[in-house]
Amino acid sequence: MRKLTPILFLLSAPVGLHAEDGHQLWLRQQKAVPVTVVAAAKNSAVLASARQELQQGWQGNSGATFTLTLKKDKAIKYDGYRISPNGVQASTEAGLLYGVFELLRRQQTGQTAQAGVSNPSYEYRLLNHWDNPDGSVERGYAGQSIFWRKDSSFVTTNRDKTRWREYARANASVGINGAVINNVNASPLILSAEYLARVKAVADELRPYGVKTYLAVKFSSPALLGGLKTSDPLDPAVVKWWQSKAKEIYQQIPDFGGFLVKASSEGQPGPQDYGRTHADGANMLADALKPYHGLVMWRAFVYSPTDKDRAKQAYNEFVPLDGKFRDNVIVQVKNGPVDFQPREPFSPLFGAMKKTSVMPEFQITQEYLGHSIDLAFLSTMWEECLQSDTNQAGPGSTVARCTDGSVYPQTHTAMAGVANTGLDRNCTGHDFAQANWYAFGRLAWNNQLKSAQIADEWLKLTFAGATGSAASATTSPDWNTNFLAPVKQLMLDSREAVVNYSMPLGLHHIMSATRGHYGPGPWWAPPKMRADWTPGYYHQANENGVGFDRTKAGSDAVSQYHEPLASQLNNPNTCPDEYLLWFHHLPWDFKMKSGNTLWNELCAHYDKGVQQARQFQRTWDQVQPYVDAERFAAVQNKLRSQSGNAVQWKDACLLYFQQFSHLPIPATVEPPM
Ligand code: GCW
Repeated sequence: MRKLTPILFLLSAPVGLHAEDGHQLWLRQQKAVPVTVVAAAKNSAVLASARQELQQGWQGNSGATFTLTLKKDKAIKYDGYRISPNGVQASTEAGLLYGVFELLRRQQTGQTAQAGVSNPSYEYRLLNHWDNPDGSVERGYAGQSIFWRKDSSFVTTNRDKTRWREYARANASVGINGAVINNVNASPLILSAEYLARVKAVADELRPYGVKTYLAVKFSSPALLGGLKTSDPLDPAVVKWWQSKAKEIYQQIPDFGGFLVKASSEGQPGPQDYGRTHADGANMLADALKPYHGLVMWRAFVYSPTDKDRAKQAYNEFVPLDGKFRDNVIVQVKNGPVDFQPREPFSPLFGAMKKTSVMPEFQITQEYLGHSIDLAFLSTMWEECLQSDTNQAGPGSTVARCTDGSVYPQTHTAMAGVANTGLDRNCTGHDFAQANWYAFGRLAWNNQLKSAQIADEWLKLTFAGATGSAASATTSPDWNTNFLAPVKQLMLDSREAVVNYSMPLGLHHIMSATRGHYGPGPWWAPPKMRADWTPGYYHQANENGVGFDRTKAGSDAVSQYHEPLASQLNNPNTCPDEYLLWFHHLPWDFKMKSGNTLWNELCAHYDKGVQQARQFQRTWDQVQPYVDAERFAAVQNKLRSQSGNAVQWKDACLLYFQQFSHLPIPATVEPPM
């Protein structure tokens, strides 16, 4: 990665995504040995990137000749590749670049470079940035936007360009090939000529790394920006407005990716304002983008204040529309039916829409998992969702297979992650939050990867050599035993620890609203605003027990799942403990599978979470000799705050629930492993 000059560094306070030592993400400068790169293709910007990566990162045989071959091959899908120790073959330029990054990763992590083909699970692998044109980032915990800033949206500096390139490079290194660069709560201004000029400037920098630019659009833009009387998707003037807007965009950005739309959701305008359906709205936009091969990603994040159970609405609104969407529409579904909670069952929409392209949306930024203060490696959470069996087409119809084209003949396949990037010096706020960006890309490329492997790779790339022992560190037994093993375990345990100290046993949405969803708040609700915000809506605690009754006798959300899952979830004795209070309202003395009462087990989980957070501190303290001073101290400080947060969660929630349970907090109760 190019070094910034000292002058630039001094001039800039927060400088995210740059090459300053210690903040290079997982792309740390290696001492490269010479390699001769032969490209059997005409030179292009993407190819130039591939060549440059090889030359600055090659760790193979010194003086080797490496060939980049652009050639069709039946075994290669999308931008997949075939690699061997001496070359990469692909049918797209991006494929060549991904093959190069894979080879370099293997060299740097000490894996043997076996020959073989690697195809991506999903055709589109996208980051969604909830970045506002004024530079703020909704649910962003790593500083201001890397794309936008107040009052200067139209001036693109060299520093902007460098940053965007480095962002694109990091994405390409894990196979991410698209970025939606503005918030889904979109400003209509994003489609104005002035803003589109900025979008073009971004697109020009992302392109050499194979990353396409997309925009989130506001459904009422024709009225708000275009001055039309309506934004009704069936109105001919509205249709024409979007067509000419599409033309205007593609004239400037010929490879523009398409639109992401949050409509008729959380107060955002949408087709329902005009008595139309989601399909009417999505199809109108899809038709406007079709001539340019653009995509519409239409979000299914819908719920309404009048719902008795908000978890049911997306399924109710979207399943009847199955088969009614154009083939360049993908319905984008959050992993769970409520909202990115520390643990949710998978959304019942996965697998239920059989004639529609459906894509998972994960949240990389840690809105409900401790912002950039708490360490939570989210790969395990995403792996859990992807491997959940929907049973929709018989056993083995996992969320992964229902979305990647293995089960249903989807026209397009995709996966999106809500980004955690910002101008902070380490790009993601917490040094370990970089691992979540990395993991998202790796899982979007291969949805069967195991979190242990991802953590292993990321730690080797990010921390090996940090104390000066360079690449050999990855093979040193000392480093493996004393750093890699314990820190990997910490990462793999971290998300469950957050679940334990915040919302165990299927509890959800009991976080503080006043502190931006950080810390506990089971008691909180703004008076008389929304039905789903009344105190206790989500946990339903009272003298009789706790939990949301979504059984057949309750809201019947269980019936949105395919048998045999529906029956399994419907019965508290067969419902997995981790989803128990999601689906059931149970008495405080309910007998758990472990033999504990529900109350005691709840207490034990909260306590376990606190103990885990404290153990993370001890683990980290012991690896000090293997980490540079700056990152060591930064992580140490954050782990201290996390422990405090865990204690607050435990104390607040147990005291709160105790007013209903009237039971003592047991001195020692072991939760089951
Ligand atoms: O998770 C919730 C967030 C909102 C977000 C919304 C969404 C962008 O609290 O900040 O808005 O979901 O996903 O649309």
